[in-house]
Amino acid sequence: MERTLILLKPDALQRALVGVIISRLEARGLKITGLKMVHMDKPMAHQHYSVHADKGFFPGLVEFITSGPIVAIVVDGKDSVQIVRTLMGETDPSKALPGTIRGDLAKDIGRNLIHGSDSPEQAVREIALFFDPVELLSYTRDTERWITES
Ligand code: DAT
Ligand code: MG
Repeated sequence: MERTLILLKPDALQRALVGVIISRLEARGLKITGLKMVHMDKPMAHQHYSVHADKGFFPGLVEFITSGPIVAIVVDGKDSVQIVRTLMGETDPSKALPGTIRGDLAKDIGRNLIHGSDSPEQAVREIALFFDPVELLSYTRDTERWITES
């Protein structure tokens, strides 16, 4: 099954939107297999966002993501990377469609509430930064029968 990493960024906690966002993930049917609060330090932020190290927004991004606790979540299931990206909406909330998390709840690119891995390969790398393998729990839900039946 495909795993992806979701981060509820410091603005999600500051705005008390953690429950609202997790509800949307659950309502879509995504299966949470890992969940914890983390306060990222600078080295961790540099590693997580290493692909953006040469961008002008990188220092501000690192400052923001380390400014307070976040919630790290792993979801596991068919097409989970793309499903989460679609739920999140465009990176720039001013372009994100209504119905998406960013399109409904955010307005600034630097405060866009949520991170989701952009490929299964990146997900593997990112998950390893946040979770020890024993922290990822395996369990079956009744709804998983629908996948094999459809
Ligand atoms: P995403 O979070 O949708 O995967 P990304 O990987 O391109 O987007 O960028 C990572 C984060 O960096 C993004 O969520 C917000 C910030 N960011 C991206 N582009 C930016 C820009 N032009 N100005 C300010 N912040 C930006
Ligand atoms: Mg990205």
